[in-house]
Amino acid sequence: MLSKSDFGKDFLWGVATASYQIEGSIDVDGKGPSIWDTFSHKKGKIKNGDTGDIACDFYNRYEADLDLLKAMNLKVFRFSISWSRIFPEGTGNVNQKGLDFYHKLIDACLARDIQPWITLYHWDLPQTLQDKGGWANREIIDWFCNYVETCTKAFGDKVKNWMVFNEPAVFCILGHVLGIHAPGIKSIPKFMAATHHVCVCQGEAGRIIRQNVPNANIGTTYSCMHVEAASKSLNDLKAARRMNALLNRLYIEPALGMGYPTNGWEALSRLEPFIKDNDLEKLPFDFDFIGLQNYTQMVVKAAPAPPLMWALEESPQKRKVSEITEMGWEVYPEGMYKIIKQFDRYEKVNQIIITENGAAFKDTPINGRVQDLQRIRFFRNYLRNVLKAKREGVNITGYFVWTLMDNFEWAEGYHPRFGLVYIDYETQERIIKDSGKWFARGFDI
Ligand code: IFM
Repeated sequence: MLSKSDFGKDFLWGVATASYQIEGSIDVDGKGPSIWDTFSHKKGKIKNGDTGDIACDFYNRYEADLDLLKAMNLKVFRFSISWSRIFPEGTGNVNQKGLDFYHKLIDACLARDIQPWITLYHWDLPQTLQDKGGWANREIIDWFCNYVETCTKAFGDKVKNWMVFNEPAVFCILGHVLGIHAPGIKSIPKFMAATHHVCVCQGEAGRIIRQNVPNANIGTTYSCMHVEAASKSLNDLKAARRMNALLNRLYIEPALGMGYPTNGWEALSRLEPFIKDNDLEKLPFDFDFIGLQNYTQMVVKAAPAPPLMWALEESPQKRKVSEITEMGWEVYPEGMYKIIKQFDRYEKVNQIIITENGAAFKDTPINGRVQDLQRIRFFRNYLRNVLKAKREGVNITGYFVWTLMDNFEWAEGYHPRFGLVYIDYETQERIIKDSGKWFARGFDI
């Protein structure tokens, strides 16, 4: 048996979402285009030609969607602000209607006794800023600080919980090296530049939030996964060490005052040309909490490519693992425990929140019901591993499900369904899945 109460009465339960994945209404009330609006409309970039144009129509339906959250007895709503709703051109004139939308959303949360948790950046950079080079242009430090300043001043009296970034490794690697996410770039120098600017912004944004929001609870989130070498050979072990530096260490260690993890991946010396006077002092910030977002593990083998990394993932299919999600990810609950312990080993990480965890499985509504037992089993097993780490003394204070409702899963389009709530995209009808009811009950039957 597992029950919510095992985690203690103050433990926070919630859901996480992101603006582009749910809001739709991409060109109303003065919103400017973002890199995801542009990218999703390019031929061949997104499965089935899907776009976020309508998504879950959350922009118009947020009140009813927050009622669903309430019905599932979840107390935290983590959402991101769409930068180009606030600044249609990235900088310059503020769009009052954009601010109004988030004020209404925040007020609707508070009216329901739901805590709003804001992520400042969940990947939807204003297109006008990308046209000037985006994250690879050093000016982004000023653009981002200006945006953070505006949001914290606008919402800081109502919202106390803030996260700077969602998964910097993902938007830097998939967007600037692999080219499979917006802005679709494949360039190591641009990746290095973007990474350094993101790390400076991470520290600077933390300081702006601290200054503008009294009693703020400040964090940032990292995608992370246990990395295992495919064998005990020295080459595979070294490959795993490099991959671990890229996936799990690169964005947090500068924030903790440890600098870049070049001892794990030598190629990070390529960041040096982008590091300017006094930058190194700007990297650290004392985050109140670190958000971990874990779904799977990665098994890594030394390989003749790609250059600099010389390592490849051994796919779950090839390893013949027992369970794989619709994303092709191995279900590996023990990985949650291992990665929590890995991050807890950092002396300066004082508090951990699982800011995302969840799974996409095939869901079929039958007579108005979605019996997603596989997802319930997934949550139960991952949560057991969260609890194990907590009982061993790790200061874990919350768990947010990815995600409230099925939504636009980036390059995968609408096919993978991660939600606690099923969406019929034709009618926008919502159905709370059995997993959502499981959370509402406080777990086992
Ligand atoms: O949908 C994403 C989310 O935007 C960031 N974290 C992982 C989720 C599932 O892929």
